[in-house]
Amino acid sequence: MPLDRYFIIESTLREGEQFVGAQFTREQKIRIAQALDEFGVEYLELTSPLASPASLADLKTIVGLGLRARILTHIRCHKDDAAVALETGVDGIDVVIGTSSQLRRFSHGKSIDEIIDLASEVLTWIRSQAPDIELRFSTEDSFRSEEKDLLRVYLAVDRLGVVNRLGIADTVGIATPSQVARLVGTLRRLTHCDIEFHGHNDSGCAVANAFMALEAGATHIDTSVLGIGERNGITSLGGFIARMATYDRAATRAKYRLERLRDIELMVADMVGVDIPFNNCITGFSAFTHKAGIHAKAILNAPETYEALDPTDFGLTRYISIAHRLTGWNAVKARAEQLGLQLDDDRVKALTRHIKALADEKPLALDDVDEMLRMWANGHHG
Ligand code: HCA
Ligand code: CU
Repeated sequence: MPLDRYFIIESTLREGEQFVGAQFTREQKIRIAQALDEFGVEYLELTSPLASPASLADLKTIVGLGLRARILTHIRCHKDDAAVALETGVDGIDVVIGTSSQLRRFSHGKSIDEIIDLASEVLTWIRSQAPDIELRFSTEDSFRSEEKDLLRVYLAVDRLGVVNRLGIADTVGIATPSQVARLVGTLRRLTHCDIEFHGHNDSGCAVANAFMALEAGATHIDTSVLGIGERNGITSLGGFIARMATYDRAATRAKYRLERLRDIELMVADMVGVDIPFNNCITGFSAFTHKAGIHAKAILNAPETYEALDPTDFGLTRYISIAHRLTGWNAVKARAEQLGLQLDDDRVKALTRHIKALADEKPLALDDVDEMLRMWANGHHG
């Protein structure tokens, strides 16, 4: 199935601001917005202007930058919030209200009927004030809400004919891919709107769930850089890009400036005081490092044998680790060639046996292997 018509709603400046380490200054928000815009995300979602005076001023500033990405803000289902949001000049408003019994009891205290009435009033009012604005309605905690409640709310909102998009949110990160597919598929069948998926990563499914949502017909996916957000966050931009690039490399390369990803992640990691995890998709330090001799041999012949992604698409390089007991002579030979050393295959094989025996005794570094390669090339050993 071609998945070429989807949009990224990059929420580092909204959900990402809810990460414990995040406290972006205006200047930082501008840098993040510009970098993501250059990367090519279609939307930037920013914190509600009601959150604080700086949130309001910063939102106006970002709107004023004239970026290619459309600027959205995220508000509660309140007319007063909507009025402030409208004044900022944003391209779109994301309205959210909780529908699970937990949120209805412990957060806003409303029944499903009251939610429908309120949503109808607020959404219709926003549309009357701003005929061209992009309007999204989402339920919070969609996957712990009763399906019959959810459908009543979404169908009522769809029938208003005033929203562009319906959002579903896996607020606590418990949805399974098949649950996501089912809910998206149902909304696809029963409503006329675009569909957005917002998924938290508490049980490690945020990227898989986002992909599943697209397969089931969703049009918009929420991400944040490194996945930062409440708790352990949401679908990460890089993880989602890795997912899409392995699925359709050409389309993903055409849509986004992939070589910018690493710098964007480094910038945000620095701003929020974290490191890029070693096993991060694409940019983790070992993401393109090959170790076992059998892998190394195949990688040297044809990298795609053991690489689903091409590091050069992301401005990165692969690395073959050779200073260990799992090494193989093809990799050692390739290193000799890299260093411009002359060793025939028999000597390389003998040296490889020597490296393996040594590595059984103590940890080796690449420098150690290089040193041995030079000595063996000069005939000092073997
Ligand atoms: C939250 C709300 C939200 C909203 C998602 C959305 C969630 O911060 O708790 O509007 O699509 O995860 O439910 O981020
Ligand atoms: Cu969220």
